[in-house]
Amino acid sequence: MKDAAPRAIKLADYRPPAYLVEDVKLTFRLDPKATRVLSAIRFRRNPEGDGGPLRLDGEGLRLIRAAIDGAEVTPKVLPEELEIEAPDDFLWECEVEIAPEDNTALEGLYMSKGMYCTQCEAQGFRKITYYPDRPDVMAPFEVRVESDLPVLLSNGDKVETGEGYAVWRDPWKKPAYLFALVAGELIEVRDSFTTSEGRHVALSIWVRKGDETRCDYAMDSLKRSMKWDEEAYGRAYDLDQFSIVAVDDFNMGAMENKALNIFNARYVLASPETATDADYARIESIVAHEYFHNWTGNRITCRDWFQLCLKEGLTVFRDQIFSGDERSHAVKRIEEVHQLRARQFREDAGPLAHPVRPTSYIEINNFYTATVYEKGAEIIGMLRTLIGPEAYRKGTDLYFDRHDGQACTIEDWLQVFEDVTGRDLSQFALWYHQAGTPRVTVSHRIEAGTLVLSFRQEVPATPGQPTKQPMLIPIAVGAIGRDGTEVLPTQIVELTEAEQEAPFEIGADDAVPSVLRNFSAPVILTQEMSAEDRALLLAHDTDPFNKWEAGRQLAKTALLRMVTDGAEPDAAYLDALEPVLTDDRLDPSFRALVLGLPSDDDMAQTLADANSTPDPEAIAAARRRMSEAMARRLEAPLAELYDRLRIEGPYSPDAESAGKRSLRNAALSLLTKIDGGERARTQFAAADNMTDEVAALSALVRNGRGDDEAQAFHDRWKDDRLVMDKWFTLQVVNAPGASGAAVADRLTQHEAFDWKNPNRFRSVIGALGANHAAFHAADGSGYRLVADWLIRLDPLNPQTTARMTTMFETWTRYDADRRALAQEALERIAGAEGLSRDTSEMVTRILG
Ligand code: 0A1
Ligand code: ZN
Repeated sequence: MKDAAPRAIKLADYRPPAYLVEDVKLTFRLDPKATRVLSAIRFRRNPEGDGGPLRLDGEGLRLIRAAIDGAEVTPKVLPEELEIEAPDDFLWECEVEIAPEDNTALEGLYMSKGMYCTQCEAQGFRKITYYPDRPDVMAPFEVRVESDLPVLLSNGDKVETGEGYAVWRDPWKKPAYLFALVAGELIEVRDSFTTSEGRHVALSIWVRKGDETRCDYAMDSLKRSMKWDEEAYGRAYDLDQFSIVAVDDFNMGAMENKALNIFNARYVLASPETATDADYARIESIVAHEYFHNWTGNRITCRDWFQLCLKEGLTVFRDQIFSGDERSHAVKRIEEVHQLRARQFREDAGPLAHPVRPTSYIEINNFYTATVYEKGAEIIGMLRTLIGPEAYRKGTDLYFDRHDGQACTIEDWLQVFEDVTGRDLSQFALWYHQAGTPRVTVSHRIEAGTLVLSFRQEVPATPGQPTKQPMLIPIAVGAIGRDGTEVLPTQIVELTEAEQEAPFEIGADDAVPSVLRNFSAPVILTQEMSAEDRALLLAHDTDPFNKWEAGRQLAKTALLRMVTDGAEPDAAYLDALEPVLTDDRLDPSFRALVLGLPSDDDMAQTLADANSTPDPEAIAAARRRMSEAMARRLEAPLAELYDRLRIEGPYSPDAESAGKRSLRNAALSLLTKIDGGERARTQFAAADNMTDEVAALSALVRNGRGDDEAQAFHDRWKDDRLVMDKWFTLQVVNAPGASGAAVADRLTQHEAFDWKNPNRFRSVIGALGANHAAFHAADGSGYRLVADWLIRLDPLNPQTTARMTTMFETWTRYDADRRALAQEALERIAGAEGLSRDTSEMVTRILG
């Protein structure tokens, strides 16, 4: 429970710290109920600070004693900080007591299944000891862990160990949010890596007994990431040890603590029988993400939390390119944009819209958003498009040279690119400051062999930002002639004005422009185009992203007509799919993506953008009818692909095999609509890998035919927590019609529904958000169920509760009855006794 009228923290109020830290020595005497934390910290007054007393952050600590230069002192202790007059240069010693076993919020030092672990980003360190818990205070740490447990870990390299203790030293200056400690009965999986600088690094993955057979892929991903960062960015690892620890109870995906990354177990553990291809791909990208933070986040960190995108946007961009290099850039880009639209555009269109670099927050944990992460990554991609890959690499080299060991701002980041290119990036910087997804409208004419593109841009008003300036938007364009050949290879147009024209010599009098190739900027593009022209791009565009996008636009137009005018599934769309589906020169995973229809939520947003009220049931019904029509129209090629793409031999998670499985399972999903479930049942019974098993079961459940198989799956996997999360999720996500809320409600009563575990909670309650028709059921049952559970979870785990309130962020799109029901649910959460600062901020913003 936090203060009743929480204070907004503002970027404009930033002041350098009064004191800097020279070094930190910590001793932990671990005990579930009474852990003692002894600190010895050398402080020095910051010449750039404002003077004043020593103020240290601290929450929920029992102060045992404190001393300055060896003399006991009695500081003023407030609920969230401690204050004392201090000299300019001194040794602070302090002892506090904390109770990790009672820490259900999973911030600071807590326990997960008998194991001690920490989560300090953003402000968890203050729950461990008194400290200036802000990222611009950086120091080397030495940590002594005392416990009878066999494995005792902290940041850096191990320097000493003995009976009941271990000492770790991290020589690199770091902010407290990168501190980590782990202690428990863990099994070590070992490997090694030799850096380009000749350093031999011991690599370890630490897991619970029984999980040691599931670490190979994470380890392999780690080694590939280490190599990639050396080649792509010239960044080698800088210590002799690097560890990953898998933890069952974790609020987020993973955490980049220096040399001791802590992961949600679901993003480490994989075996063919228990993990899907999508799990493997996510493990690869999250392992890479956390590793890449070693340079972008750890060696160079953020001055304050408003600069979060400095480390997150850049690190996401790095992990995206890594995954593209390891797999397929075209497929990866389509998946990224799919995610960006589903999460970030949705956020940008609603009450939670905020700039990539916000200027104010109440609870920083609420700003680990799709906007900071994913739009933040898009900005880096646009920058690289604008200045070119060589200048981009020169800029990042300069960034690492100039700022190593510092806590930086977005201005520092942009400055290096201004310095290496001589370009003024002030208009580009608006991407960090203006919220909202820019709308770009394009039309064209062709005059005497010249294609003229006319652009208009507009950034919509967002909370707190009623008017916007035109942005610098890189738009990649090309054109395809009527005969299907490319008449204009990709060029970059730099939009800088509200309205602008761009002429291109194409030497032809008729062509179809292909605009926003590779999704070169995170904008909503409007381009009037006939179905015939779109079909031409779907068949012939050389840009794989726009080829896919043409199909998506055709599908969207057809679905919209079905929802609003009761139209039949568009035969022209179905006809246009066949040549793509059967073109064996195309990557199977690309073809699988082309078969995917826009999501219900995407359709709802499209309708809302057109000032029409989305009807969730009508949208779900239209998608269902369209899928059936696809299955009937494409039955022969789908059945042929399904039979031909079967992979003989043992499972391998590589991109090529995964691509075949994704196309085959996309075919299965459609065929199950018309074959009575026969193929899915056979596949389910015979599957030797989780990808095929889950695909078959999901297809059956979606068509109301999976009861026996769901039971069989449960019986087979009831002792495997990660697989059981899938079992819960797939029943909720695939529940047909509006029945999802009832299904979720029933599952919350299942004995395995351990609601205090964030993964399990999300696997049922969070999954309901992915079933649009169910969450938005007309009787309000979805809203009520989610509100009930969020109210229950909040006192234990505010962070996870607050994140999940975003399920409601689109509530104003819907009809008056639904709005009233959603508002009632939100107000019930807002009125809950002792609501956390985290959840209170979110619900207040969502209610608007
Ligand atoms: N920095 C981590 C993610 C992370 C963020 C916040 C957390 O608690 C509020 C925990 C983890 C990353 O980007 O992977
Ligand atoms: Zn990150």
